[in-house]
Amino acid sequence: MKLPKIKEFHITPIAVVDPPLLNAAGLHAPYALRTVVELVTEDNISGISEIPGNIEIDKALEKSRQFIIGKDPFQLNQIRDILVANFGIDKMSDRGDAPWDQRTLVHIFSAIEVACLDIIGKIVNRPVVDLLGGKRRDAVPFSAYLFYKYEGAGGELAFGTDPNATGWDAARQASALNPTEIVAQAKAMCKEFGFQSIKLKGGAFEPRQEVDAILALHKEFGENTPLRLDPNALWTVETSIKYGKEMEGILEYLEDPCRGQENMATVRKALKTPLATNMCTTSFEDIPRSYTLGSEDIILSDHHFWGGLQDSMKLASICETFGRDLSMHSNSHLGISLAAMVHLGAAIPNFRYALDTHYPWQSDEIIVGGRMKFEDGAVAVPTGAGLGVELDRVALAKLHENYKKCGLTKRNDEIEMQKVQPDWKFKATRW
Ligand code: GKR
Ligand code: MG
Repeated sequence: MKLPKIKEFHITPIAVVDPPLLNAAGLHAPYALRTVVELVTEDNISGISEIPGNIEIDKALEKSRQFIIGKDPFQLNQIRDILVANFGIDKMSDRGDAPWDQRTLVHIFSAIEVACLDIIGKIVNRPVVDLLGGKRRDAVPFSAYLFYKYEGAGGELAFGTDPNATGWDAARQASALNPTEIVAQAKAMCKEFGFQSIKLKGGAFEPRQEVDAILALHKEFGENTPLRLDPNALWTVETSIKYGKEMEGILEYLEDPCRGQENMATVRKALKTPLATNMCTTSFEDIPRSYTLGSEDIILSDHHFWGGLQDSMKLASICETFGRDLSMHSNSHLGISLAAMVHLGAAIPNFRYALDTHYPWQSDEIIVGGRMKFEDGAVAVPTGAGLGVELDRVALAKLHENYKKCGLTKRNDEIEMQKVQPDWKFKATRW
């Protein structure tokens, strides 16, 4: 039998239109960066994946090419061992203080692993979810993900808007700088996508206004719509306890109110509300301390920085063992990432909380057939072989041109914010 061998490894950085969203680190640039990886076997079977764009990670991906060409995509253990032998492993401190994860190797492994699983799925003619043990649900529920934002569509329009836009397309461009505008955003997003739970990205304004926005959402949507608030670790322990108590009975979980496992554990002991994280327990090395301290109830996994889909399944088992729930974190992304998230979301056993997605904020797409559909807030698990999505090469080339034109090479929300408020500085703890 002829074994499959990887003969090509393509790395394409792209820039995706992104509106001026506010968060703890500042402001989103007019384009969000992603990198698309495509591996092709000697038999011309193509496997794809998408990770956050960052020129340093792209350079490391380039370096990894020499170790991947000629490998059998089924030999994922061997591929991982070779990458670790040549690059080592990320230091925990490499994650950084920003809301998003800045490690390199976890992203590289994830990019290669997902593309290999896509190839394997195509070879055995089964969807990726079957390679993760099979599906436990046919559709995967997502949560609305609200952002404070300036008026603006992003991309070439930047802070300008398209006067012909209607529905969610128009609402996505509107400003949301106070609780009333946040409620309007929530109504438009839930109407379009059918989401049944709502997350508000906090850390943009002082806690009083963000808590008021949660109270306003609760008033508008009622008891049956679970709410979450994520200040991205900007609050002190005292602030987290004070406002956490005020929101008790209203939030289904409070996400990363403060920084570090120890502080999170102190807050957790003072509140009845569960805590979730994508910032303090972000790798397998963090798990023992998370368990000893009791720093969170829910780990928001993200296959892009938990080392891929198989490692995310390993995380699901660890969470089951140690009494943690598992849900999913996201950054600005397109359909290849969404498809991978849906395959994983369909496979995990401990699914209690709808997953995060930034997808409604993006209007571009690089998969054949265009934007993926949500029904009642959920995405149906793709049934085709592999990830079940194919690259639209024309759309990919267009977004690669955007990348070359836009001049951005890595995410820096502080610089974007300083274009609006010159004295603005990121602070790891603000309130
Ligand atoms: O896109 O601004 C953003 C978010 O703040 C993102 O970078 C975070 O990583 O969504 C994320 C989170 O839940 O912390
Ligand atoms: Mg978060």
